[in-house]
Amino acid sequence: MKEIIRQSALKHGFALCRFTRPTLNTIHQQGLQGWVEAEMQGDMDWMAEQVRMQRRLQPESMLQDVRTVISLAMSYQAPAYDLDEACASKESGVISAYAHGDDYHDVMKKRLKAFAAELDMMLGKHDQRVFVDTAPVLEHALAESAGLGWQGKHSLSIHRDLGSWFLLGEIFTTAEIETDEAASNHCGTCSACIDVCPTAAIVAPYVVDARLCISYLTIEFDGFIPHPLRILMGNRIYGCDDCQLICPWNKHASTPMLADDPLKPRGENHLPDLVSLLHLDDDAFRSLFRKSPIKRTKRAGLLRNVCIAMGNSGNHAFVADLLAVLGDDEALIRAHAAWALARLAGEENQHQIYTALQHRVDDEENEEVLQEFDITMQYLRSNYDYT
Ligand code: B12
Ligand code: SF4
Ligand code: SF4
Repeated sequence: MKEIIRQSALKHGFALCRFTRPTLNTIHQQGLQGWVEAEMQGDMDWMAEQVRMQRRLQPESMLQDVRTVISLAMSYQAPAYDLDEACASKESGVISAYAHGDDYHDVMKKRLKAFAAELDMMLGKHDQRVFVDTAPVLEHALAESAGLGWQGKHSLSIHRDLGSWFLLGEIFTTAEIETDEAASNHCGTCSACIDVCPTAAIVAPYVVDARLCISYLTIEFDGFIPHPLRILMGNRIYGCDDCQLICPWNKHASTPMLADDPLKPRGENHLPDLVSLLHLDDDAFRSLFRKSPIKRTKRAGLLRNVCIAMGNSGNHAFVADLLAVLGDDEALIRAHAAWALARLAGEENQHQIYTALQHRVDDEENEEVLQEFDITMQYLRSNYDYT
């Protein structure tokens, strides 16, 4: 029966399908508690909220009489560039690979529901619930005990053949299905992901401090990014794949996908042109990212990240574009544009930047933006002569 179920999962677009009981071992329970106690969730309050914490710690609380967790992996395409190529571009931003196609939440949910309906036919009617991502389920821990993949030192699940280029989803069912053997860890003495992380967010093996992670900063965090972290973000404008790109298990990973898979990359998300993104208005943003996960940041968040990437590029050609958004409706964009202009200031453009800011200061009402303008102007005054 297990094999028949697995074959059905593959037919529905899953790359792996394994089975486990709805319990967590103490390493994961203590790992989660320690992480939240250290407030590594940052502004993701839903990760620390009491009821949800209890649910995460006790997966059996997610469905009455649950007997089996079916852990599923859905592959997405690895990036078509390597780490050096991605970081080297002075004109483009980097969008993490999972976001190159349609939003995986929608795709996964649809596949889980279709697969669950077929399970009903195979196993007889049982209570079941499907989960992806946002539910209070510790997906890595269950994937590990189901043998689907071990948790790497970057905290992501890895499979020997598929590497880590896949997303996780689960079906909890009251049906009793024989379990699979847990995954064993194959990181060994490697520490490549810890060493490569631009912001040192992997604070210990298996522990990611979200507050430092570029994925959190560019996607989940909707505020003013701390200055020291902006410099380390390089040209990553939506998520970050560095710890995966460096991982030896991803060097020859296969990514089995359906022929017409909606997760397949859309051309426009492959190293997109920063200038074109900076000039998107609300309508253009919504239409470009309609089915994409990128809509999550809204225009303000994405363009904030674009400003940072421009500031980090060393490319003085961006100055005119950044000056043009100093009067944008969104405070986040105005503030980060000012920061980027300070980074790109040189003998040839400092007067133009200073005058533009002086002009904007009179109209600016947002305190945080005024502070950012002030920092940029102070910086310019300390480096150039305005007498
Ligand atoms: C919150 C979250 C984030 C946060 C925090 C990340 C994190 N590591 O917790 C942020 C925004 C930073 C993030 C980023 C990313 N995410 Co995310 N994220 C989640 C989410 C919603 C919850 C994760 C969670 O529970 N964290 C809490 C902490 C405590 O858990 P943990 O990091 O796994 O920590 C465990 C270990 O420390 C372990 N532990 C402690 N000591 C030891 C010792 C040993 C030996 C071992 C083995 C383990 C161990 O105990 C802890 C609890 O299990 C999951 C979906 C879900 N519901 O699970 C997706 C999820 C983890 N994310 C995913 C993805 C794809 C990403 C990104 C790659 C996206 C991108 N390209 O930008 C990055 C990767 C960053 C990274 N290196 O983790 C996928 C991962 C798929 C995979 N193959 O593993 C998931 C599963 C979503 C999905 N449904 O597919 N994410
Ligand atoms: S996603 Fe990027 S910032 Fe986050 S842990 Fe991995 S390498 Fe570090
Ligand atoms: S880079 Fe090395 S340590 Fe990090 S997850 Fe991959 S194998 Fe493990």
